[in-house]
Amino acid sequence: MASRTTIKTVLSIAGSDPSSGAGLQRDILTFKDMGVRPLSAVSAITVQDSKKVFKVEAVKSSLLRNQVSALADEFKVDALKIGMLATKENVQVVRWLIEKYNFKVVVLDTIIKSSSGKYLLKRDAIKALKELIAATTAVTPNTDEAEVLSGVRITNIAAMESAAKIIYSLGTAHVIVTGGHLRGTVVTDVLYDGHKFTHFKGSRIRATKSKLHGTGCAFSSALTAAIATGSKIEDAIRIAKDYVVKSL
Ligand code: PXL
Repeated sequence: MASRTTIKTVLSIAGSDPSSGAGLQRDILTFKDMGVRPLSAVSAITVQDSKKVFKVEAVKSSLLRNQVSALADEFKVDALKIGMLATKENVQVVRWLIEKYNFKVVVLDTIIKSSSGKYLLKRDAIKALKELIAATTAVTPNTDEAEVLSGVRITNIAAMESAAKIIYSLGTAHVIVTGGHLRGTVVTDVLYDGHKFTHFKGSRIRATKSKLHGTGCAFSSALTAAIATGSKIEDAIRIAKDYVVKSL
């Protein structure tokens, strides 16, 4: 019989980062820290060290579909976290999988580029990514990604809010624009839920570039795990922010 203490299962669909700083490996480490059972499906293989992505090779969308189907046919997936998808075909197959398996909690980290500037999503996949947003419960763009998705130039919190509204209109339930890429000693993340904006403030942590690498992946994974274990969105964001700060 299921009890309140049943361990929740969270599936990450993401690219492999062999350095474990970001991507699938970071997601699995985060799920473990958050006390959920990690499942994973690889969307792309990258070649990288802790500073730079050298090469990206996408997995065929049929192989991605097979990985997810094998897991979803056996396990009850309590939440799905989506990271790097690499190609339009992978974006489309993930949308198909969400509908087929009726995943209830879907957090999409809208990964477009690495911090070192390498494209992790082909440019012809942006339209499909926007369509995928309609099948999610939350999306977590950083300000660079929010600019691409909304067309709003983001230099301050008011612009983060405008972008969040536009991204919300693509059909998700919650938009969390993370503010770490903007300047300033205070980092503000902005949540829009269709009714109101909530600001989550934290002090900027001084850390090396290689330490900061993957914080977006850790944030969205911790957020997904917190939602899977029953936290309301605002609490889940606070838990995920705390987790990332402690990891630095
Ligand atoms: O941080 C974004 C990201 C996500 N996933 C993979 C990555 C990176 C950044 O390098 O390599 C696989």
